[in-house]
Amino acid sequence: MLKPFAKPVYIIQPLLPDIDEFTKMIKIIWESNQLTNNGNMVKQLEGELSSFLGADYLSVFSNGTVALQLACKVLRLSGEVITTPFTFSATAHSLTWNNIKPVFCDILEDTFNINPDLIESQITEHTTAIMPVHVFGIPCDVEKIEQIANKHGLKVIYDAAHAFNVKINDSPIASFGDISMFSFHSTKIYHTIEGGALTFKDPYLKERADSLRNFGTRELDGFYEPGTNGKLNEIQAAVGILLLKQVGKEIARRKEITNLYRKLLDNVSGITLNRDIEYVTHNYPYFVIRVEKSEYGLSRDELYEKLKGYNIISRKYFYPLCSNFQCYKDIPSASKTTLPVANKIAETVLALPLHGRMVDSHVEKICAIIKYLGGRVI
Ligand code: T4K
Repeated sequence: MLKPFAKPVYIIQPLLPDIDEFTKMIKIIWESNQLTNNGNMVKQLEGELSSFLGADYLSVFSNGTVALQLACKVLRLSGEVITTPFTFSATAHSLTWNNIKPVFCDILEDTFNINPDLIESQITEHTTAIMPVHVFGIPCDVEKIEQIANKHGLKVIYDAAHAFNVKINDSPIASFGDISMFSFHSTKIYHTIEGGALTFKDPYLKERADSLRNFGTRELDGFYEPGTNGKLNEIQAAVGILLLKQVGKEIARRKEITNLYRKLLDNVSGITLNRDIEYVTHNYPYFVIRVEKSEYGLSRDELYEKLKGYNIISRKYFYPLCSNFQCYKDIPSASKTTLPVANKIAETVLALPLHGRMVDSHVEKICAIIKYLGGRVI
């Protein structure tokens, strides 16, 4: 009989900067007396991040949700925007906060991303954009999405919250679409405690985003439009500068853990694993399995509860599906019959603990417990 972990094993444990290095940065900020409002740390972070992510232009924000809301404003979107239901609530909410109607499009079974072949049938005279999500860091079919957007004169905002440093054939993920949004929440592979960024190809879009995150002002000479307060502060920017030096190592360790999970859970019937895509540089933000009760013996929900009993805190990302939320379930595109794949995936996915501080023995024990619970001899 396997014993539970003595302490909870969470899905994630944040990456932390070296405390001495952080103290040095704090001293610099203290001496400058500049705590927020586009100080030196924020400027340095924006410069370093745009090179790191291969973005032409980049702005940082107080969080990814505000960044996404402002991306819609920057592109002056209205009417309807086609998006995926299989995502975190912030994707659809950012549209609703702009009085834009989210139109849910079903997803692909292998990547969990928006199914490009279904997008065109959702386009109406009110559609202004497509907002796909690179779910779990796996890139969307960017080529097909671009073709559709160009054909219909639509904007594309990628929710790249999970896709920090992902590349497609060596092209940075930030190089696709009109705008990409990256989340720097503490649960992400790279973070600024709370925070986010938008990347742009057009300098005018950055100029508007910078104004909108600062109440709509430019150079303090007037207010051009109603903005908000979406600024990142100097202390969080310092965390971001330091973590940029560590994120490569974090991704490398996550790759090792992912490969260990894959080796140990390979051939467990009823458990489906994602595989790397040959032409993609992956970043390993989550380790997600799919659980098929008829073959594994337990449903996803049963496995989730049993793992809790062993002090393994997994997460049902993304359940419930956005289209089934109380606030969206009555819109026509949210109907379960039009979203069969997304509904099925949301019922069967489970994200297991994955972060750079995990030790191999924890992964080995988690996999042994999963096999044991499914009735495998271990
Ligand atoms: N688009 C997508 C596709 C997203 O996934 C997200 C955010 C956004 C947009 C919006 O970006 P932000 O506005 O957040 O920048 C988390 C995060 O809050 C959220 O950022 C993230 N996606 C989402 C997928 O997950 P929860 O509610 O699952 O997190 P929580 O607090 O339960 O944390 C998970 C585990 O991590 C805990 O069990 C313990 C551990 N943890 C967490 C925190 C915050 C720590 O050990 N230390 C910590 O400080 O939402």
